[in-house]
Amino acid sequence: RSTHRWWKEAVVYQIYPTSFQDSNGDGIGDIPGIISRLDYLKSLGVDVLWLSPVYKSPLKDMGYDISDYLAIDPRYGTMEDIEKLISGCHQRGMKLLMDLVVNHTSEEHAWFMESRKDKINDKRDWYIWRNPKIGPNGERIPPNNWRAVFGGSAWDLDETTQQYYLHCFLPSQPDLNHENHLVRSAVHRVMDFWLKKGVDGFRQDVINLISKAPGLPDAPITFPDQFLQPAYPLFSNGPRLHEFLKEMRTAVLSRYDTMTVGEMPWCTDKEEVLRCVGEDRGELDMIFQFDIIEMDFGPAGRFTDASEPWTLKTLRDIIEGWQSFMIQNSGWNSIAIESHDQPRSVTRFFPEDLYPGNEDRERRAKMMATLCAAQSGTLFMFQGQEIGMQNIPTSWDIDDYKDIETKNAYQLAKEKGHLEQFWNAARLKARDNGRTPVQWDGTENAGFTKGSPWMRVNDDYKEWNVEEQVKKEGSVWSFWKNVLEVRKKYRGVLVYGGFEMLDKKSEDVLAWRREGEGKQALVVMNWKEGPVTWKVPEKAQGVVKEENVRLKNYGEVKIGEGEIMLSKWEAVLFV
Ligand code: TEU
Ligand code: CA
Repeated sequence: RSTHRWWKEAVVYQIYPTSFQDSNGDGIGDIPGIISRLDYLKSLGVDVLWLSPVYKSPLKDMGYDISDYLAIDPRYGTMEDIEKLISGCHQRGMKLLMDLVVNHTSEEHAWFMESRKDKINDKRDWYIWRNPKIGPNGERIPPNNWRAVFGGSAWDLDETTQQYYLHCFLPSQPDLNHENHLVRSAVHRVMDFWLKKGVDGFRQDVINLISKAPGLPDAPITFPDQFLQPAYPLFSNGPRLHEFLKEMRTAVLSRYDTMTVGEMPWCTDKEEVLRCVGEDRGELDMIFQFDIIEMDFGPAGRFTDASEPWTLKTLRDIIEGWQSFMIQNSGWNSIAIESHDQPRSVTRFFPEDLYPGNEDRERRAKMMATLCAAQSGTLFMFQGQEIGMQNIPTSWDIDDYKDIETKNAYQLAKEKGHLEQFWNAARLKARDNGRTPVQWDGTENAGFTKGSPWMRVNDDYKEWNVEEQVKKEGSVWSFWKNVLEVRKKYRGVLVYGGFEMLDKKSEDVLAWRREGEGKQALVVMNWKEGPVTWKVPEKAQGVVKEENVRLKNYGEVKIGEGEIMLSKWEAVLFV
């Protein structure tokens, strides 16, 4: 039985500030807008807010390119605003996580401006500079063959000093050199600054990239185009990662009551993850892994398709893998199927119909909520998920997409002549799908802004919005509110309980049972395009009673002799 902690039981709601609520009519969401929605968030029942970056930034990567960690970008507000947000959360018994983005800074950060000036300044070694290699025709080429996540080489040649600098993402996001202890203590000072202000912890951006393969060796070329060559294994989870994570804990975090969640893309090694989140490791509390989200990602990322589409078996094996492994090894899971980097789950997991009918869409949203509610771990939800917001309509064009990752992929696809594959991937998986403004009500721009929104509002806002759903029994919003209540009430079994996958051969039904603190839970989800009768295993029959139904999608759950009948997309949780 894992020890109880507030951050294990908490439900975390991620706010992407640019698209959450605009308060001053400039079309960009801001901190005063968030403050105006704190009572709404309290009424939904969330405990912790995770705020995507609001620090000073040129917004080349929407704030994940920071030019001053200790200042708020004027587009989002002032230091006083963030202090009001922190106290506003605490007054309501809620907590606030900030986003710690320290694998890289913006090129406009004073540290990088200094570092690039010449080869001898004291900030030179705060970033990763290397001499050019000489190519086959005597030309200067990058120090290795790594591809940047957002396309092209991961190295840019700086004319002033005739050296390359490493940037695993955009050229405007130079990687900090965490091998330099001065960089690490500067990062610790940033963390301490925000913790002193009352922030309750951090989501740590691509934190597994702060330790890279020693010597930064070339990636083995298995791709026709070396710049499609994913170098992830070489620029993440390097040999000093645990040392650096432990140091953060001893140098800063241990002095506060914090929650930490590390974002760890491309890390599928459960033993390595356990070394980061094990109860006795003194490193992170939990991480985000991307196995479910990236089930059908190709080897070169979001815009290339996997060789075959994902199946219910894929999903089942991933869930069972992480649930069982962490419970058996005193680790801890996060549960998250949406974020600012991900498409909307009501579209993403049901791609055959990009226009889900309202009825089906509502049922799918609730089924995905049930899938999350029944797992062990800390439950995360993303703004708009509570009303089942969907992906961008297929009618929109590239100008309506604002994400640099999407725009770069579009350019590349245009050059290579495979725009059709690009659009198939973009409509299903582009990050923009999760970044359209939150749909608060049916007024113009969905109540997000009185001005013209930085990004177009989804066309369905008149019928799909918070105001509509808050007052409607059976809405997705009401379902999520109930999910959060059920999670809290039965946390002994739902948050902390054991896990056993059931009916592993089924191609239609996903079902598992939980057991803990004197209670049993059973979840059954029907992924078949039609009704199904499901035989209840002997050991779960005790909990299958009408009065034990805590979550159900719609209609009545028909309970027969040792079996239950489920309609299409029906999902039921018995506790
Ligand atoms: O995300 C890193 C990351 O894993 C995703 O960007 C994903 O790998 C990428 O979309 C390729 O498919 C974090 C932030 O969440 C993201 O918004 C930033 O763009 C990125 O790091 C760089 O800071
Ligand atoms: Ca604004």
